Amino acid sequence: MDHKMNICFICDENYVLLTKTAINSLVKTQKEKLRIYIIAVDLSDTSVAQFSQFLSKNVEIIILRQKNIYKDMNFKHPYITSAVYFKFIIADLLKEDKVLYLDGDIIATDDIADFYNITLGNHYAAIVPDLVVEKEDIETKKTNPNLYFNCGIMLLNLKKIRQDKLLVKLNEHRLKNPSTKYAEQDIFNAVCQDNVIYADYRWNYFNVYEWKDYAELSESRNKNLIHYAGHKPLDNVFYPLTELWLKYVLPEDLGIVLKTIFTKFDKQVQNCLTGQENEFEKIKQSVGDLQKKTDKLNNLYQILAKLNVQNMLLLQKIEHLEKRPRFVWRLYEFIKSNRKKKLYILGIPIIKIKRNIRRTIKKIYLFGIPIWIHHKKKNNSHKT
Ligand SMILES: [Mn+2]
Repeated sequence: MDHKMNICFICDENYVLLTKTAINSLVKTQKEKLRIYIIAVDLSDTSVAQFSQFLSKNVEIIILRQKNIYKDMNFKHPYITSAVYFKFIIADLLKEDKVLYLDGDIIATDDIADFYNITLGNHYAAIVPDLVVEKEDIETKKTNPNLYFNCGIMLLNLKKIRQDKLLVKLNEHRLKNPSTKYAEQDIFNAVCQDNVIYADYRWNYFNVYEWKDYAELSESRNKNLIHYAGHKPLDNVFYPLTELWLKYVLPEDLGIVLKTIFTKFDKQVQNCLTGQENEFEKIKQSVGDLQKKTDKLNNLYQILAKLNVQNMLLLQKIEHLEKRPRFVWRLYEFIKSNRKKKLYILGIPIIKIKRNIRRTIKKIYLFGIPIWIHHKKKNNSHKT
């Protein structure tokens, strides 16, 4: 009797860090033994080698190296890479009867055995509906938009998929519809929608669900598997549940992760001030509810402070942070197109130079890694 959970990831060079983080979250949260397959699409030796660190008596890692045969597929969606089409051939690559397929942009925060143990019977998969998909973009000829499911997390019945030669049907549909917006997902929906089990949202909880009320979600909003589907934590530190994802980033990756998210934030702020209107709107949106965001960033800071970081420079900065008070919001006002604009910046004040004769206020804010410098000159001509 085999008590292992079979897990499968597809990973190309763009997804190494995300996939490592996802695996780390599984290793940290699951009681069951894990057999993790990684379909490594055009992956370098260096990248492949990084996955061996997870090997233990409870974790098996099996790398299946593949050349990207789907390289030339067309996409309209910016986040989707052609490697997603390897989802079609999982049943051919793995000899298992059942596997839990996971995208790299997920983390497990709690036990997932109840999902894995769903009896699939004659169904192709257990999946979770997608609450945020833009319904007008779905390829709808054979799809019911209200039953549209997400393909980032699928408990797959590989035995049934092989028996019914589902790959042939998927490929036929792909060739007839070569440029669907949601790529492989539109095709899975069109071909399998009437033969899947719809599972609870806790097994594929999008981080952006935090932004809104959804009648479909239970009061408790359990999220055993969090999916950072369209809103990746690396893109914006304010996206929901980023602080949970950061908990599972490996220490070796933390330097680059923090640098990426904080540099992006810094750049957004700078673009605002140099007058790029839409950047301003974007950041205004992402700042949103100030109190909520402040609380969230304080959590984030707690996590950072606790992490054992190897990068000395980073460590010094985090130590420095520990001596500082909590994050504070600063309000900046500036004139753009003859209109007064307000901008909130989150940071920790580390230097405060008192007003000199010319009444120049200089403050330096430390926001994670980058140091944000803001000069503000006050017009004091009316004094004379
Ligand atoms: Mn995904």
